[in-house]
Amino acid sequence: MARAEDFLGEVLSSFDLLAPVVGAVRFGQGHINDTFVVHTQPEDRCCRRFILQRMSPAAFKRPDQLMENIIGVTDYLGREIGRHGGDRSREALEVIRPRSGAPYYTDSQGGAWRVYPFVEGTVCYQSAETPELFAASGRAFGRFQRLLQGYPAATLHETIPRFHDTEDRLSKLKAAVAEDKLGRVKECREEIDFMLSREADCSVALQALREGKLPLRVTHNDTKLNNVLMDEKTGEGVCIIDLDTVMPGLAINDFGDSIRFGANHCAEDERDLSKVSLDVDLFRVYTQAFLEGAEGSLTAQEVAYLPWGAKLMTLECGMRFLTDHLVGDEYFHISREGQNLDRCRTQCKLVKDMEDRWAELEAIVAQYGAHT
Ligand code: ADP
Ligand code: GN1
Ligand code: MG
Repeated sequence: MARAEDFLGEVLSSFDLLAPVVGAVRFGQGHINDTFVVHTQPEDRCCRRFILQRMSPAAFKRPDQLMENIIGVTDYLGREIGRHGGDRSREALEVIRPRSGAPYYTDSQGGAWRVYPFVEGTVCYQSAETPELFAASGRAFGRFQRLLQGYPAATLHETIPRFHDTEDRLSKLKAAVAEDKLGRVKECREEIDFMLSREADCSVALQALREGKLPLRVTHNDTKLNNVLMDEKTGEGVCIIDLDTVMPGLAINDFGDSIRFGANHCAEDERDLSKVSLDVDLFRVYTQAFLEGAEGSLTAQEVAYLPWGAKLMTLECGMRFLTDHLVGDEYFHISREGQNLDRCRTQCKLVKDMEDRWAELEAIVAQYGAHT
């Protein structure tokens, strides 16, 4: 795929941003899309900013379906937020269409691009700097799920098939190990064995879904802390972003992915594993806040399975990083050799910590679940 930078002129001229564009630079720390912040300069006002993204062709095979989902979900959220007296322009993303009126722009080499207004007055955090901040993200993701409770799930396309199908993720890892196309298996034997020895775990949530113990809901599916924009003054969650994977899914996975990323004090690619550990206090803080935001919309079974959401999202993400390392870093952006293996190792360490402290995690969800 050609460098995104090479298309900026062509792409920007296809959108009417109501004022001359004065700059566009790479922005943020997402692993998937190519994201730029675009500055425009109206004559009579200060500069305005927009987010311009090339959707990842490795991740998203059908940008048309993806954008249909996003437009449907953002319109719905906008109406719900308005009904609850919120500020639609800050609290829900809004798709800005290209001049053609299509939902996104397709460049001369088939790359798919979209534009959103930049949500001003917000901060995007890469780690939970304070427990209050982490709690605010939990309330925001819990609320997001509640607001989408009435969304017609059957109209959503599956933008990444089997996205949180942990059994399938393990099969893909096994296939990558069998092929070993870059000869990297020998350096990751320990991590591979770690995953393989947890094969039975991979079925726990899926089995509960098959048995009707856990319901399918409209979920976000990528609830990292850096996918919620926080108010720069109050520290409250303002806007949930990165809606590419909003699809029918499990509430416990939305909870779990936030824990995976946020309930610790290390970077996802930390190489010094002595710095990597699960912070059970942060787990507690997030559990309380997520359930508060969800306002009683979760069933007792869902609450009981929340620790499984945390463990499975961490295990699965570790497998995905490992698989990508073995096949040559085709999916997750890397900025150095071995980064996906480092990311896998932090996930293994966090899974281990969750296993070691399982009884505490269960006690926490039982405590807060009893009040919902
Ligand atoms: P990726 O799928 O690659 O993670 P995201 O949609 O999460 O892409 O965007 C990457 C980053 O860009 C976010 O983490 C955030 O910092 C920033 N960002 C995205 N959309 C907006 C927005 N509308 N306003 C402000 N910042 C945004
Ligand atoms: C990706 O898009 P981003 O950077 O918010 C990935 C998630 C992973 C995460 C790991 C569409 O999230 O599933 O958990 O990286 N998103 C997609 O950091 O694959
Ligand atoms: Mg993101």
